[in-house]
Amino acid sequence: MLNTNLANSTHAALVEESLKNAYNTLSDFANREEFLLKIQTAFGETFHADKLEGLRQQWIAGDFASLPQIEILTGTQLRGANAAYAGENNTIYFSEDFLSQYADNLSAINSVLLEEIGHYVDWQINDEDTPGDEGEYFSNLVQGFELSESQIQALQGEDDYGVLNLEQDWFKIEQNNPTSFLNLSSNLAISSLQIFTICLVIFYMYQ
Ligand SMILES: [Ca+2]
Ligand SMILES: [Ca+2]
Repeated sequence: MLNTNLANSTHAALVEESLKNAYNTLSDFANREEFLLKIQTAFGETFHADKLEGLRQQWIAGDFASLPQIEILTGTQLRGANAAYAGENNTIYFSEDFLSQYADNLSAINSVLLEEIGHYVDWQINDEDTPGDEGEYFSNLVQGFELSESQIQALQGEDDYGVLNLEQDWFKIEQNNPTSFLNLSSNLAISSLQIFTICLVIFYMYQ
């Protein structure tokens, strides 16, 4: 559920739209045969199976009441992170700077939301944090995005911890920051460059 007290209507609408997409993605994912295999890939194999099954049944039934509440903060409050998840109070925080910047790119917002939901899943089913950025790995898996071996290694080695200070309270968070987010974009940029180079080579071969 989105706490709309803190949000302007444009940002709130973006998060609501993205939430609807996330519900569809999670329901679809929960119904898939490879559900368990993908969960094990992202979160290891020592999780509480009963807790996972509880989540799976909720998602299949279209019941998302237990998902974290969502709040929108300023970029400064989030210290430049795009979004973050705090397990202690089961809350996802979105940066309004990030929402403004990606207002025309809902799929980017969806990916980040699913990443933070991944951190929530880890918090629910595992006693200890899965090493690396399991949230981002989860986000890619549920959306059916293929990752290269080097991208998987980078995610598993990523330290996504931060702290969030809100009205005297300190929360340990797992965050999506612009650097990790932009990594995916820069990979795309490299791919475009590679395609360009290949085209150039083909062009000269047939001269
Ligand atoms: Ca975690
Ligand atoms: Ca982790």
